Amino acid sequence: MQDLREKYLKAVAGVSDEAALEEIRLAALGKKGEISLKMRELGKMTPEERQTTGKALNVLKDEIDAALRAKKAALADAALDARLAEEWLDVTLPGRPRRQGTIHPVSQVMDEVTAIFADMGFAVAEGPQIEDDWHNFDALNIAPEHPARQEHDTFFMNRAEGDNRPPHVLRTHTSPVQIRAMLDQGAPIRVIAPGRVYRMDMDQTHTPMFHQVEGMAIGRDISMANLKWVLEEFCKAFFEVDGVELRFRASHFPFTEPSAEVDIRCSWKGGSLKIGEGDDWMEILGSGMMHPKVLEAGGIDPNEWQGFAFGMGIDRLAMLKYGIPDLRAFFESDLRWLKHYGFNALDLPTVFGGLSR
Ligand code: 2NL
Repeated sequence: MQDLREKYLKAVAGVSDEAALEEIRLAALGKKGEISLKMRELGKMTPEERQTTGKALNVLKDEIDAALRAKKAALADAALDARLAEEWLDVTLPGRPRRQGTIHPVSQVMDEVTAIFADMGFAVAEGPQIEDDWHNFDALNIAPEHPARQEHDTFFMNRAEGDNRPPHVLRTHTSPVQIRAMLDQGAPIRVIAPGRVYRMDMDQTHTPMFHQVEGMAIGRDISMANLKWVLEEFCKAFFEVDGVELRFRASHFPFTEPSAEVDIRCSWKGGSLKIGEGDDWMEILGSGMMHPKVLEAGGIDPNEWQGFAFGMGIDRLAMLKYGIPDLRAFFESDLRWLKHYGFNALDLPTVFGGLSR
């Protein structure tokens, strides 16, 4: 009995993994284990022998069992300690930098403009960037001999010999979108048409692709007074000043009659622009009353309906609002310039929009 005790307690003490420990448990206490076999022999003993041996065996069994459990717990502890030592994590390390882009200033301004007009009940209309010459020119009362229709002012699509489809162009304004909206929806209607437009123009202040927002409102008695209010509200919201002053200058567009160019009071003192004060005027958009022929082209009876329309270039507005004096910031996606003016799209990685390195 004493030999058994020493044998198993020593074995348990010397073990260093759970599998070996389980082997010892089976060898001692398993169904065919040494202690279990000895228990079975109790039946052949005299009652006195059975009592003393049985008691001793039970004590031994409990002792080995306790040793096994203690060792098992110790092994688990050691394993955990080893893992903790191995798999530590330095929670004070800085996070991994993530690239975070920002919206392009032109897209941002398009969104702002759209939101302001949406608040005044204008829906957004969209249309194709490749237009037929009817939607881009004829429907807008632009005569066949108008200079804008010259090959060197507008991008015409190539047509194969014998292709009888009407000429197609890269749209030179978003007006054709409004023609389509009129034909689709009829009057009354209130829409804006933001998007890319294309003209063969390329110098310090012009790029062949630029962005426009046009808008129109057609109703039974919509007037220039409504135009004036809408544009004033727009300017207040867009330039974030309460006191804007607009100046309507007589002008001419083929698609509006009468037509007006709109200037906003501003000051350019010290090279920085202030809206709503000062002695300077800055042209910000063109506008007018829908020409009857344009209403007709849009399937709307000019004897029953009238409305205003306006159009503005977005790129220059974005540059004014965000103080970007140079087209290079937009053109060729020149990141050095965008970054210089505080738009760090595709800039060095930033961490969670805050820290940067
Ligand atoms: C400018 C001038 C303007 C319009 C655009 C328009 C559209 C339709 C009918 C009548 Cl469908 N007019 N658009 C009207 C006046 C001016 O744009 O300087 N844009 C940058």
